[in-house]
Amino acid sequence: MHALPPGVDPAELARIALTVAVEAGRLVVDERPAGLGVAETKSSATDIVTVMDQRSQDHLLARLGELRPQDGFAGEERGARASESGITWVVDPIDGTVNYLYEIPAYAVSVAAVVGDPGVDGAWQPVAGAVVNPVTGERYTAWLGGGSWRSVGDEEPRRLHVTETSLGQALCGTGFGYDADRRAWQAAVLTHVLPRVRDIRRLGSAALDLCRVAEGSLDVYYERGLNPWDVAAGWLVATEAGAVVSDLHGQAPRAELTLAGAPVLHTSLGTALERAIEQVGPENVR
Ligand code: LIP
Repeated sequence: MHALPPGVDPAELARIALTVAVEAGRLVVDERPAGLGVAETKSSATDIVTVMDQRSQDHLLARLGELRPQDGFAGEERGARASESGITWVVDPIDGTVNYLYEIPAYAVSVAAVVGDPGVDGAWQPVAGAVVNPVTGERYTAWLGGGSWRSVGDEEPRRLHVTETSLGQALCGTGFGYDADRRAWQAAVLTHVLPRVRDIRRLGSAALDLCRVAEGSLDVYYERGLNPWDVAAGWLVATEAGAVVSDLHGQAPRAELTLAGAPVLHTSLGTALERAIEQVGPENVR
């Protein structure tokens, strides 16, 4: 557990996270250009960035700089700032970029305030966050010790709680990377998991997957290859709703694996994943 800097109110940070995430969400919906295309690719030809990813992050950087000028900033796209306050904002300006490009309404702006160094696995943790789906109006917020909350439109926020169930009855979320060799390995692991659970859902946004675990519209979720900006806010929304969120060894989530679910189910899926990975063998990392 990393200590909160003196005088920092996580509830206030959550309010700021929600405010700027809603603003950025409106931007990416209202100002989406006709004929939106791929502005550039990153790790592979399918790892895309649109002009709106960058515009959303530019907005978040500017607004968080206004509201919390001493805080650091780290985002998926270009733009970073060192922290002078002990708080760093970790943002995904559009989580589910491929869904955004294809106009599939399953993408979100994810904004989290973290303590520690988000560039080092296990050396940071979220203390407040918000995940906003700007198409459906779903707004998720959480802050350390304050619980997880969901609202849609003007409705009163509802407190979230995870669901315990058996692995065989569990609706399991997962996702796949942008690298072909990784996807082949993920598919091989999935062949061992799929028969063990109720069914699989691949929504395309880790932030929304983690929020769905918090609200019980997914029972459990796992994915390899996620970045801090994909998980930072959803991690806290899930844990404040009673989920365990970890890697495969009970430590903080990291690129090797993010695994989230109610305590008993988290353990059951973790055991099944360990066995699956033993049978499939190590990933072919080039
Ligand atoms: C996405 C993740 C998702 C994963 C996708 C992609 P992005 O993040 O949220 O869980 O399966 O491949 O990485 O790239 O849309 O910000």
